[in-house]
Amino acid sequence: MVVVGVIASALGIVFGLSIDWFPTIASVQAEKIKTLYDVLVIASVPIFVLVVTVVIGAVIRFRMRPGQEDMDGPPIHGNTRLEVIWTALPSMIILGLCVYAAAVLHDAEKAPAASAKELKIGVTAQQFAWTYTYPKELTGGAPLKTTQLVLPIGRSVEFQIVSEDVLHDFWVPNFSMKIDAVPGLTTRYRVTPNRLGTYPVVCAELCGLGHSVMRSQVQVVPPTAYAAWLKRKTAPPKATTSGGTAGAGNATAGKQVFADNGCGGCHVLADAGAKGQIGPNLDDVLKGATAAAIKTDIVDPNAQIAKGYGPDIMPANFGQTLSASDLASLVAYLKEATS
Ligand code: HEC
Ligand SMILES: [Cu+2]
Repeated sequence: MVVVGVIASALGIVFGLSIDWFPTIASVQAEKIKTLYDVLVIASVPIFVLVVTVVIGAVIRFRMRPGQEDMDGPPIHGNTRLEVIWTALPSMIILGLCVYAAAVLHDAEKAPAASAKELKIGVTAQQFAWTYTYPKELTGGAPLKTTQLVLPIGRSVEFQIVSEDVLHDFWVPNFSMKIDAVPGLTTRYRVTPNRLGTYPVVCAELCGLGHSVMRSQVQVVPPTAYAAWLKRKTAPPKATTSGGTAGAGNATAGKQVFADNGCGGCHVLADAGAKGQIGPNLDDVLKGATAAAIKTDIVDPNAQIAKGYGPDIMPANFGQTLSASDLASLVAYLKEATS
């Protein structure tokens, strides 16, 4: 039984460690959590194997043989040494793992040494969209409200999460961190992104009909690219050159706005390859619509609810999160793509 148990444990540990339990790791915190997880696998596989081996071994060795139907095994009363061992050993293992897990948690929540250098970014959850607020300390001017989350690599970020309506949950699987967005409270967590790339932001709390499309993205970029992005976003809008009237919008830019704001998660739009099924098919319903009507549909979706659909499903804050020029471009694009 010992030989079988040792071999089975070794195989189980190798198997457990070879499984990719986590998506690509993109934060310092996620790395430590993965190590904790690996230690848990190493500690729990032999215990599982021990129990199963003893059970199977006992079933085979002490099974009932013909003629023993009415017999009973010898009565065994307390074995103090055994009882002490099987109480003390698991207690010590569990205590050790608890202390280790608490240390990892403490570490993940700890403020960085130079706490002044930490970014503090607001996250607003709303059925069914995410908005991010870069406060004036970061922009150097007015706070920036945007649907894009861009972070510099290697710098600690504290997210301050609020909800405008119901419970949501701010989860970035690649950062290994998540927390509920609770109406009336500000919840927080911090991460230090350590891998360049674009990762999904997911709502992890069932929040209504559009829950499955309540997604966004976080881009981890080099610090210089972050600074450039922030500067571009907060620069005062340039007067239109090339003779276009202000507010006319640019359909090519509008296609990007459509892609960046998750419209395709809910709507069909052939030109953008969008296949969302939560809202009306824009190819059908926008045929022949005027620019003014399309604009109202976007900034005030509850003004006129499309037939067969419920109110409060389409996010009502695009009027605030989209800049005037992005909105004009989006409208121009939708008009062009559906005409
Ligand atoms: C969470 C899902 C969701 C997202 C995201 C979403 N919409 Fe909608 N949209 C809806 C639903 C549902 C309706 C129908 C109810 C209504 O009219 O408010 C709708 C209605 C519309 C209409 C009116 C259609 C008609 O019948 O006249 C337009 C136009 C529109 N959306 C465009 C957009 C654009 C552009 C975006 C991205 C900026 C977007 N939507 C994002 C769900 C969504
Ligand atoms: Cu949600």
